[in-house]
Amino acid sequence: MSIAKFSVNQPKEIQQYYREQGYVIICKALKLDKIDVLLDLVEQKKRDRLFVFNSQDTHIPTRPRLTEAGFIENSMLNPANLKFSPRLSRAIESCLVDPTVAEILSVLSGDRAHVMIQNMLFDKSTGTIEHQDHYYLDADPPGNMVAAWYALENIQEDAGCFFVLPGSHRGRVISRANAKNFSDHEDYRKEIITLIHNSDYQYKAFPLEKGDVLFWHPYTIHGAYKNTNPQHSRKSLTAHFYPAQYKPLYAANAPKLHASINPRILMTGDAIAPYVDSFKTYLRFVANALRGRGPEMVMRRENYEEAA
Ligand SMILES: O=C(O)CCC(=O)C(=O)O
Ligand SMILES: [Fe+2]
Repeated sequence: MSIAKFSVNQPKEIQQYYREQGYVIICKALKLDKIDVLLDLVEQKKRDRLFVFNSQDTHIPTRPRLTEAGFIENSMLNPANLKFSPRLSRAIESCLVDPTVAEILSVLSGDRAHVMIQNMLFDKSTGTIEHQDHYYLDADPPGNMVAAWYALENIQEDAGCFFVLPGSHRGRVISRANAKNFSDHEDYRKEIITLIHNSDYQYKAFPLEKGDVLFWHPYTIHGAYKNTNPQHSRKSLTAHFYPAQYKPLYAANAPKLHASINPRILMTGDAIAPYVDSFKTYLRFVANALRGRGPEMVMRRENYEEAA
């Protein structure tokens, strides 16, 4: 199946495709050498005994556990905040807030500046359940967040590709029952599967090339397949942005912000927030180890039998 890709100098085509399909891919948006800097630093961290990160797929602080092929098992939540690993967090930030990414966000939202709410790093696919990001996070007014998926290597078909269900952003949107928590996550997960079964949405997988960036709408159903070839990593970043004129959904007030290395992209929290976050991650890691506490809200599809 062919994959439509656009270049940054096609704003009209990009807007139209995104409006119709709920996603759009920008070809070679990131320069390869800055990706290589990031990947080298990730390789170093795999052997660092003091390295602890927040796992995105299980929502607990964890140390890198490597697969037999040497890939980090868990995805990282907010790796750009890992201030105890300054070179790594800076290399990640440099890719996340790349000027081309900032430009495409503006093409899609019409706003000049954006706030990055969250970011993630994957060494391998964790196999992500089908979902609309809106349930977890969005802009206020909703539907205005834009998410981005960055291919950090040529992604193989059997590596557990990211997928979207094109056009699903124009269908039913499922919100969480309680603004304050995710207590209905299990109902939500099942409702999404039912929604897919009752619609004629198709799955479209993206074996993208290194440097490509895919942008998608907060109502677009997406996820990732499980890896079926342990020799293939799926090195990728994701980030979620909202236009700076808005605030995050469910937030009583606009949050404090600090500048990233790109003035067009702001990050949530004040300038010391990432340091506090890093410190808390270590504390929670130690506390969980002492209490023997496990994951709370699991995004891995292997934990749910009936996920496709
Ligand atoms: O890359 C993945 O496996 C899923 C990423 C995702 O769902 C997101 O960033 O919103
Ligand atoms: Fe998502």
